[in-house]
Amino acid sequence: MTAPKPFFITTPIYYVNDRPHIGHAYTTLACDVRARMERLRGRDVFFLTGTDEHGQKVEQSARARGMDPQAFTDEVSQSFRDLIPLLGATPDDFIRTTEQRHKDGAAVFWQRLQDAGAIYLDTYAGWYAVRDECYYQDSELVNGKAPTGADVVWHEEKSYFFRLSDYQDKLLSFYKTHPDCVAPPSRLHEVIRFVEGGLKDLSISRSTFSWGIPVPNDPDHVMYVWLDALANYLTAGGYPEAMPCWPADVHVVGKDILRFHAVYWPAFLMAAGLPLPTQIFAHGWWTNEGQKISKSLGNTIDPREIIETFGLDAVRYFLLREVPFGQDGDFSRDKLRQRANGDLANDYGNLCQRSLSMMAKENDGRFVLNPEAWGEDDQAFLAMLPPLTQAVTHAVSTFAFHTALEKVWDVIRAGNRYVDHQQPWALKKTDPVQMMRVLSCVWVAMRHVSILLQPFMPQSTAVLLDQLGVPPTERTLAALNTLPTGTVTLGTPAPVFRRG
Ligand code: ME8
Repeated sequence: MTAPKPFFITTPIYYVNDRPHIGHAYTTLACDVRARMERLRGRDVFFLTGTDEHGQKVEQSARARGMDPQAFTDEVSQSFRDLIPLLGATPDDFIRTTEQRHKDGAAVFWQRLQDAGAIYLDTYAGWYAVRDECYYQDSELVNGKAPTGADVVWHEEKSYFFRLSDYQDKLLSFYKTHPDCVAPPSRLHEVIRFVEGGLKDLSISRSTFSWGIPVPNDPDHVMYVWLDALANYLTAGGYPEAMPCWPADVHVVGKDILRFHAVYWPAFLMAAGLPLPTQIFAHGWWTNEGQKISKSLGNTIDPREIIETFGLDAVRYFLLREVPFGQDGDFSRDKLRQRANGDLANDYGNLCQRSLSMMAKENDGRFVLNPEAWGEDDQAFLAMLPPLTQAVTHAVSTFAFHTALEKVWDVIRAGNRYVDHQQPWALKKTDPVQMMRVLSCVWVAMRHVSILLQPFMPQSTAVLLDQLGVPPTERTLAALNTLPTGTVTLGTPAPVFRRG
């Protein structure tokens, strides 16, 4: 039997014209949670991220800093790489488009498109927005600017074109037969409307600057940065050699770059005769206290600073809990603080700390679970757990992170109500055996939710699971199907979530 294909998930590769900010961190974190959950389910995962280093925008940024583009991209790419451990993210590969493996693979990809008759040479005349690295038609301009607000300049140059217009019907029938290929559904409708509006052939080379991958057999041209960049998903997977992970299960992107991923990319792949990704998921846009995050407004949010202030897991939790993935959201420190104090410290932290500190005092923190002794109230509370596993894994696999966390918090809050009702501190004096019955039920619930929360909050759950005495090898989803037998030895209880 052949092993199932690894689950292949990607972030966009980020432009190196700018330092990483909270928006980049968001996409990477979302992919990380999904990747960790797939691993927890026992699946092999290939989680890819990286940097997009060619193009006019990067060349201009390098020049503005008085630097050679390669030295400039080396420096900024490193700042994206440095962010990964800080975010607790676990990518399996980090690709840079200036790496040889990518340049070679991208050149082969171009050649395949050319061999398939999908490329021709002509002259391009039209508007180009360097900030978006995107061409716009006259009809798309709003008050002389790109619809994104970026400045446009008139361009006339010899250019290679991709026969995008040939793919209108093929794309529309693909969307129809694969209704999950673009998510959320509102984004699919947006893409369909765009394609139904007609597709023009796409200029895919530039000759007015040189910071790019040379077009095979025509060194006067470099590849259009989006063709170069999109090819990273193949070249990181081994292209043109065997690609055991392809097709990608999901490309996670911000809504700003949906068109490139859901229209151009499938068309390129169709032309090259390659399988298409299973899904493109477009998430929403973060604003900062109500304002668009931008360098010119000077209001970018540095993930380092936020993590230092609130702690990594509070930031991970907040970003994925506060706003349904797919919708726009507003970043506010107050809201982050409220979530950290309320959901984490008061609800989850409190449930764990108050019960663990009582348990640790009994019998040197050792106990044996005794399900025979559980009564109706206990069973009713614990009955919430098996459906929770199902609900959380389903929600994460559809990127409904906030729903997954809401469901977990339903159980955490029920756990606190159960403790309030059972009053183990009162039982301590009258009936210590009954007290341990109650606390051991809480232990079962804490173990369950902490295992499920690992993808979201890897640091805190690792500490809590140590305190709960759950061995690292027994922190998988499969382990949730059975209760531990034998003696459980608790670690030393200590508060895990700080209040700010
Ligand atoms: O577009 N809110 O790179 P990029 C949410 N190189 N997400 C945000 C965000 C915000 N305010 N700001 C940025 C590129 N992002 C290309 C991609 S892929 C083949 C090439 C995230 O550095 C979001 O994922 O401009 C968005 O799509 C991405 O960063 C854009 O990163």
